[in-house]
Amino acid sequence: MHAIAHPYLGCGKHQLDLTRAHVMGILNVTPDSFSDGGRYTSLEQAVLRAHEMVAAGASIIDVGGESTRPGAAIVSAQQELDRVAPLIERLAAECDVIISVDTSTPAVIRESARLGAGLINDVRSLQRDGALDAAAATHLPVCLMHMRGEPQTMQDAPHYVDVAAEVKGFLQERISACVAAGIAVERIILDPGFGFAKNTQHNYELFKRLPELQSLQRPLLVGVSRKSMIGNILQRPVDQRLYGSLALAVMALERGAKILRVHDVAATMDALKIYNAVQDAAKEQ
Ligand code: YH5
Repeated sequence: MHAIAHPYLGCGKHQLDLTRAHVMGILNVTPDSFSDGGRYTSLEQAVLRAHEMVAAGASIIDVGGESTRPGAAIVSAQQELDRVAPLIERLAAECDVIISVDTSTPAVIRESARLGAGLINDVRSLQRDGALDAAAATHLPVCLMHMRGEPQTMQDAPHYVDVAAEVKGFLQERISACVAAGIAVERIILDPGFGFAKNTQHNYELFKRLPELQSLQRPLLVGVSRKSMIGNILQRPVDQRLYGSLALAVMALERGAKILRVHDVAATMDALKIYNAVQDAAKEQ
């Protein structure tokens, strides 16, 4: 086995060890993600939830202020910033964890980095006007995710001839755009974008063929937790998709995923530890 060229990914003041897999905990700060709707309580609840996920073993907390659900309202940059900025500031001060910001908005990218975010996670792959330059200026790693169109309409009859090849081609093009904008290739993370402009059949074929994306030679992030691709197979509502999510989490690791974006950090960490025990046992032979 040869040594890995860049085993650590610099994420602001933190480092992410790419020789092993990590769990990214999802922290939504959209109004629909809290029952009370009150600002102070929402912030405190979110901070508590983040501490809980860090204690459970999350290496990254993904803070998102824009709902990408079909039918969700479009938010202004200011609204998005009002939601995520106070939380990023608190987490940067209180938590020893990488803070990821789930945003496509240049102003949010810049301000989040200033407040202590360590990773830019963009479901639109930095395609919004000014997003590439904003991300480049932060010198932070970026996660580029595959999607077609906009969340509001992306599930209207998505079509692919070869889903894995088309996702790979898109990600390759976005890597080139990032590099041209001054983002070092070593700072790029790739994500096939499960559930984004893909039907269940597309999602499973893409998942099965995840190893093909490894030829892009960048760490892979997989987000399948509680998604419809699980609900559609099991015929279960979103609050009963944990076992299905764990099954896919382990299979994603087996197919080379380095970051698992999940709601259920403690359960996924157990699965990851068991996966690692098997991997480490094999190395001793
Ligand atoms: C992702 O995959 N996803 S937001 C529907 C669900 C459950 C979860 C109906 N941001 C991703 O999490 N960023 C989102 O059940 C993401 N990769 C990256 N990098 C959608 C979401 C969800 C949607």
